[in-house]
Amino acid sequence: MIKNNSFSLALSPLKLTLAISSLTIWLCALALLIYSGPQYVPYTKALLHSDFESAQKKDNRSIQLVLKPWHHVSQGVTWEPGNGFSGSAGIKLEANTQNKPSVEWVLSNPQSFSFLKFCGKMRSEKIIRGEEEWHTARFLVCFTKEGEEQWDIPHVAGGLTGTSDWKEFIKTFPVPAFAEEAHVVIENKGESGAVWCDDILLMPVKLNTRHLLYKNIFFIFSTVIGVVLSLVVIITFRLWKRGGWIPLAIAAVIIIGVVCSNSYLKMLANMFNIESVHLKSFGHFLLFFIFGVVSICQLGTRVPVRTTKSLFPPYSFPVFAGLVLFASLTESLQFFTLDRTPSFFDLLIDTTGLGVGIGLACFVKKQLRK
Ligand SMILES: [Ca+2]
Repeated sequence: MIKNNSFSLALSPLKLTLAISSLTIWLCALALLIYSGPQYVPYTKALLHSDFESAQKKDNRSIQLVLKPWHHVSQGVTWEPGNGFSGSAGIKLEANTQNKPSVEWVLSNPQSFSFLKFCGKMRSEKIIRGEEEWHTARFLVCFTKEGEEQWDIPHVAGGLTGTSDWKEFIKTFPVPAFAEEAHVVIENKGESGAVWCDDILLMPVKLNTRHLLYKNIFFIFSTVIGVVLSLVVIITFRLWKRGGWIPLAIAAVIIIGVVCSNSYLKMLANMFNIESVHLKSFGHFLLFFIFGVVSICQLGTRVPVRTTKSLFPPYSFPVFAGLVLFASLTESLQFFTLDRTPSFFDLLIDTTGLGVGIGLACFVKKQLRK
């Protein structure tokens, strides 16, 4: 830590106590939230459970038996013993320019339930996206009103393009008040390519009230601690002076980015003609890279630096730790969004972006000092 008469980075005992106790309370609230179990718990037994297994060998009759629970099966859907998940049986939907295969299961009384949880596994091979962003292989749960499927409410449970190994998709849908039917759809609307599906499950679930309570407690603690720590940082580094608003503006952009709905991200990704998952990863890296660079540049104008042989000035380590903490806080904000969930992988990308940004800024500063 640098000691200087006019300015010091050393935390006073009061600030240190405040920071450590805030963090401890925040971690305890997070532990309670994790301990409270999942957000939804089973309500009744599964309504649809299709693992596509059959005791009989592959012939037309067994295909009909295996696909019997499904209400509509289009051309281009085949039963595939041995090609399902983990060597079991599954179904294959192969698309070409003329045919876009699909299977559909209809629930006629969705109003008997508050939430429907969908689970399904999917593997793809050479799926080329069609004209629209949604022309891929997808799992859907859509609700109807006056006989029409309502596409403007969330209905996508998962989807793949290109070639991908088995992936499990789980998503819970609140049943809207208008819903007359719920349709579970597996479709391949790609230009070409094949998709294999297995272990399709639709289950009524209900909210876990204990989880809801701890989530609210965690939200209040996170908000209070976020505000307190932000004030400590702003006051410590006097961010109202000399362009201190720049790191604050980047922090605000990051917060908006992490709470932004997936549907807006998809629209944005569509504009650049890339997958939204790639846009998300790139956005995480870029924003935290810039945040790292700007924080080091800003601090460099506030902290007197003694000439040091090391590439990293002493303040770069607490800055790195503080920004990783900020990244964790922003990631946990996704507990409170409708369609985003906190991800350790995203936190890893944030940390990498910060590391590269801080490293580069320190390197350039050292070269400039020379
Ligand atoms: Ca199976």
